[in-house]
Amino acid sequence: MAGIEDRIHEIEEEIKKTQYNKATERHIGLLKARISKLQMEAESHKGHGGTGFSIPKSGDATVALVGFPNVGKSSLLNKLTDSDSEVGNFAFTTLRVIPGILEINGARVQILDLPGIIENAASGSGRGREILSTVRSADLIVIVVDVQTQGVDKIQNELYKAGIVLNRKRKNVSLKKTNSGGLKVYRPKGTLLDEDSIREILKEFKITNAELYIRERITADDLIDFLKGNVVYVPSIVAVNKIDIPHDESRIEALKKQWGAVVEVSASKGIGIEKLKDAIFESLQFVRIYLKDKAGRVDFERPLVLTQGSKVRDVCRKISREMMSSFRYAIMTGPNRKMGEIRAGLDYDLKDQDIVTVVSRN
Ligand SMILES: Nc1nc2c(ncn2[C@@H]2O[C@H](COP(=O)(O)OP(=O)(O)OP(=O)(O)O)[C@@H](O)[C@H]2O)c(=O)[nH]1
Ligand SMILES: [Mg+2]
Repeated sequence: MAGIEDRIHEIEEEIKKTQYNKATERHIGLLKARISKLQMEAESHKGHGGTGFSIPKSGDATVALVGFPNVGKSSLLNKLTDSDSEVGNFAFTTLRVIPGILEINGARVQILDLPGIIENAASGSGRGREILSTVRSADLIVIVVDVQTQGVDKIQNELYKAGIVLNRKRKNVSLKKTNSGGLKVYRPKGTLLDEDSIREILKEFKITNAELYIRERITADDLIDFLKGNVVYVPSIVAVNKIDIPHDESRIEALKKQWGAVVEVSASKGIGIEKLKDAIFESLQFVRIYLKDKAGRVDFERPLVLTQGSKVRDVCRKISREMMSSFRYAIMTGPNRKMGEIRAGLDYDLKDQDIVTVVSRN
């Protein structure tokens, strides 16, 4: 076991030493593939990865607060929700998952306060596996850091080791293993990754006979994550807490350049809390649907809350089973529709704040 960890460390050091550019890109891709393979080996030695704390999901989406101990996760939960999670001026105050509900713009968002993670959480330190396995099922991760210590990269790395990829999307790639015939790679012209790199990465995963179909532009990281399997893709934002304490402003600027979605807060002084709520709402990309009844009344108080990519079908499903079978068409209008009223079928895509009348046979 220690052998594997050492080898991973050596390769990580080599990557750090290697300047990233066009000429070294392939070599780095290969090293990353090698690390992933070793991590998978290390995992298989340890048996199963724990099942997480059993907290029932509730609300329209679930957000996990992830960070090192003592950065103010529980203090934030208490400010964001009506929950009352214990706060203490020492590490590991929180020892289990504490849920709270944030009501925002008609949506109910479940927020989970978790025990702090430490380095090597992914390999099991400090109940890390249970925590990370709860984080896997979140719809959004809020990385909470202390303005003075920060360490967003380290958190990202722990999450990555646990198969949680931040701020990237799953790519359209598929693999068909064959018994013979070597490797066949099908990919669109002008992909970022050249064929030799692809072959080397596949070889690293001990795949020698297969057909690989790549249907969009992918990077070496995308391919490695695909081959690892069991990877979840979760969006994230960063909350920099304790900004009431004197701090180096330029480090926050650097963090913003690197991470984009960064919100500065002070949980204890109540600074930036509304901004953070808004950022959470935006990142979850909800689609709110207002139903109009036969008499033409619209219920603006309680929208149906769905996620991006939902269709008219999903509205019917949420209302009732019978609705699906007696569905004729839907009439839709809304602030995000230019064409006035339209008639739509079950497969029609919804937009946020659509007003929907479902017309059924009866
Ligand atoms: N100055 C300052 N202190 C804060 C702020 N937020 C939290 N704290 C303090 O930081 C300490 C840790 O806060 P917690 O909310 O318990 O931190 P946590 O991340 O939940 O800690 P663990 O549960 O141990 O992982 C407490 O003493 C809080 O009062 C803040 O915005 N500013
Ligand atoms: Mg806590």
